[in-house]
Amino acid sequence: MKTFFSEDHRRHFPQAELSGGEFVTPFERPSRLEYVLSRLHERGLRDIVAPGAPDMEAIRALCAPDYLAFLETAWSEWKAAGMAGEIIAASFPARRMQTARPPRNIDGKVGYYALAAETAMTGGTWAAALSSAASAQAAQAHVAAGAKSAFALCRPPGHHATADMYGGYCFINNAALVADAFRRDGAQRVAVLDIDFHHGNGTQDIFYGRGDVFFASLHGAPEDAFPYFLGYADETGQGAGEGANANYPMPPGTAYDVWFGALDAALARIRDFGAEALVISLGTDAYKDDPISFFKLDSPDFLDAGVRIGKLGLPTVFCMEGGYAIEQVGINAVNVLEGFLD
Ligand code: SP5
Ligand code: ZN
Repeated sequence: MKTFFSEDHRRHFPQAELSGGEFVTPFERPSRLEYVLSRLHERGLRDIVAPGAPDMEAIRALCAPDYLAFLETAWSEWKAAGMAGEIIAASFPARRMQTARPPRNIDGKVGYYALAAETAMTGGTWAAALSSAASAQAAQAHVAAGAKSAFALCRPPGHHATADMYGGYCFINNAALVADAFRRDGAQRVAVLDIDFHHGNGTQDIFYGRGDVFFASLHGAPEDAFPYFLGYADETGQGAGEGANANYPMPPGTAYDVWFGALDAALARIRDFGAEALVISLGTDAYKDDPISFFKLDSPDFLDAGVRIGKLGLPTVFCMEGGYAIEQVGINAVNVLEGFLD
């Protein structure tokens, strides 16, 4: 399996994440990928290539134009306004406030386009987000050209980003770009399976009204886990998308004996849906020692999950999402790939 990876991910490395009322070094940091790369090498998966330039037309087809303009210019506007620190959202359009009118003031705009305050932006964030999207696009193109599977080693991750909001460490929804590209390349039906510990609210939101892309997510229940405000089991899609969304929320302490049941249920739904191509949002934060999550998967469980996913026999693109037990991120992510390849 070929891996697509850009060194430009390093351009996104804020100093600060708001966590528990303190600023800490972000959990989502560049070193995460070094562990994945070294594990890929160790396991002989050494076909690692840099993507070309991002396909901006496809990114513009996915995201709102004003949102993309915001991401591109936010840092220069922030600096021009005299802000001393990194971009952090502080004011949000909450219940019964205006949600359709972006303010002129950059501090207001940041709150308008953010869905959470933990994610800081800096001068390199836009370039890094584009390089991450480019890796996803290159992996998809490789599979569309006939490869059975590909790994997009994306950073920053994407599954929390909607067409018009960033947060949860995500800016552009890489998995959604891949699903849409498969549709454009002729697949009638595409499935996105999100095994990151967190609900893929962005991906769900993007495809919620569509019947051509099935979305399934296994995650910490919204009552207990970020992103808190989406991811319930009764969210099943709407309009043409009714029945094409499946959520599997699970409580604190969930281990593989329960988790794999949800995985099998999601895989059965994907098979019944008749998907012709598959996108995996590959987070490893369901791991037992993840610092911000509460599932109890062990490293061999990720291998078994990969085996089960592989049994679908579909052309598959894996997009890296979260996973913050830094030293195990590589083992766990590559275990999924190796299980799939077995
Ligand atoms: C891609 C992805 O996995 N994004 C996750 C975003 C999670 N953001 C909120 C995290 C809240 C963590 N609280 C940490 C408490 C540590 N003791
Ligand atoms: Zn996550």
